[in-house]
Amino acid sequence: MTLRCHSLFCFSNMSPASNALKCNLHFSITDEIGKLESCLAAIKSMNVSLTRIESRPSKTADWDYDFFIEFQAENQSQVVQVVEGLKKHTTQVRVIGSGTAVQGGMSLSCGLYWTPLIEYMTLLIYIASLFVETSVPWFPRKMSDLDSFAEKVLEMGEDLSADHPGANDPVYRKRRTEIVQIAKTYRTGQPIPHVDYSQQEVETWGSVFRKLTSMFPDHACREHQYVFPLLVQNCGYNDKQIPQLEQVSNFLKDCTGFTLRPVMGLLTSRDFLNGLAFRVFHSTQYVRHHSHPLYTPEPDVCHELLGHVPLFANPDFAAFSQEIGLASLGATDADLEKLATIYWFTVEFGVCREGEKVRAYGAGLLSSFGELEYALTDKPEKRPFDPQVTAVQKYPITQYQPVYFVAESFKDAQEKIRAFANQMERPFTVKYDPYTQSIEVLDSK
Ligand code: HBI
Ligand code: NLE
Ligand code: FE
Repeated sequence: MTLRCHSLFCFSNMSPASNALKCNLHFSITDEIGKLESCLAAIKSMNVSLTRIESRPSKTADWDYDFFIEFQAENQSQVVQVVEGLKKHTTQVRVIGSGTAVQGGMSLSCGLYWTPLIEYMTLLIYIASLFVETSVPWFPRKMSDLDSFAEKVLEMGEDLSADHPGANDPVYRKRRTEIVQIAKTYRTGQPIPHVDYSQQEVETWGSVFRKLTSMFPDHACREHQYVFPLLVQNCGYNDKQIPQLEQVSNFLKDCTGFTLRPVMGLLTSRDFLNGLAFRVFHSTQYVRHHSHPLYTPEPDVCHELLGHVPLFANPDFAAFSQEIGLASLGATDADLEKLATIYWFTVEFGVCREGEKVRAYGAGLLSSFGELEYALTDKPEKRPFDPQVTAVQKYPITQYQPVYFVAESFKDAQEKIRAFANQMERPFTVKYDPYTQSIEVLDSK
């Protein structure tokens, strides 16, 4: 039995005015006359209206059939009822991402509705959910579902951990708290508010900018070098000012459809990778502490703008990043950890072959003067990028990497990720529909 927090989480965001839930379920039946009918009869007896049904031959048991159904439930206990009702007639039942509110009735600023009664009901629902086999974690289906990540940040976000250079600097801390308010209240579709950076912040950015731009010609990959002058021309990249996320996001949107979204700090790997499925990149807006301009273990606006942004303007790299994001939707915890590790060794610390040379495309390298230099020397080990191998490599997060993986090209890496994702255990495949900015769940691979 797996314990997931998603049902608890979603319910806590639900206003009583819109208690309808969209639930996706997958069940399997043996090939016997009347099996499907008894499943449908069980659903009917619970007064549940199906909104979709799909079938396919089972991927795991010969002659069995898999069905995917979608229905609207009144509440989570009805989902539990349906699951229990189906168990009698099926060989397996799985909830795929139950919990998303129907028809945009979900209110994030739910403080208004948050009463002890709801809290009590949430607890009951949570207890009920412990008895349901929900092996597929909740995942966002439409872009605005990403709004629910706004305040779910890990340490070093608003509260800096003790060994952080800014931890004992109250002025720095206060400034960070101010800047992250933007991310806290940001919602999908809004323009990203402007930050009026202080002179000290601009100086920190300026010193990072000058050091790095002097190194890019010999260290950055071709794709990064191709885009950088366009950022200078179109987004005001220079050492005298910190570009605004809104302007950069609009530029990226024109290039590859990627957009930026302000974030308070580190998200969980799951939430962070899920964003990439929508070509959304969660970007911090604050500046690293001025005492350590050349290396920080956590992302800051220098890392996002100088490291990540140039690559997201490249169509092959954008497709590659989205591929990791799509694979992360509803992935098991074990698979998710593998994808996060792949992300780490590619988007964050990847190097690629360019003829005889090796160049950096990982943002963590391209935004750190010290590590960029070190990575391309003979000191660290270089291995060929292979998702199976890369996915299980251990790595330190607060010091230079001892091992880097070399990609042949972004296209090649994307193909490899797709093959890797296809053999992951997931009873469905997903596709992003750019017209509706939503995820379609498909019934076969
Ligand atoms: N959150 N905001 C933010 N930025 C990141 O770069 C980031 C994250 N969460 C996890 C993460 N990166 C990675 O280390 C992987 O675990 C995905
Ligand atoms: N070490 C990088 C830097 O100093 O810019 C940031 C890495 C974030 C994962
Ligand atoms: Fe990063």
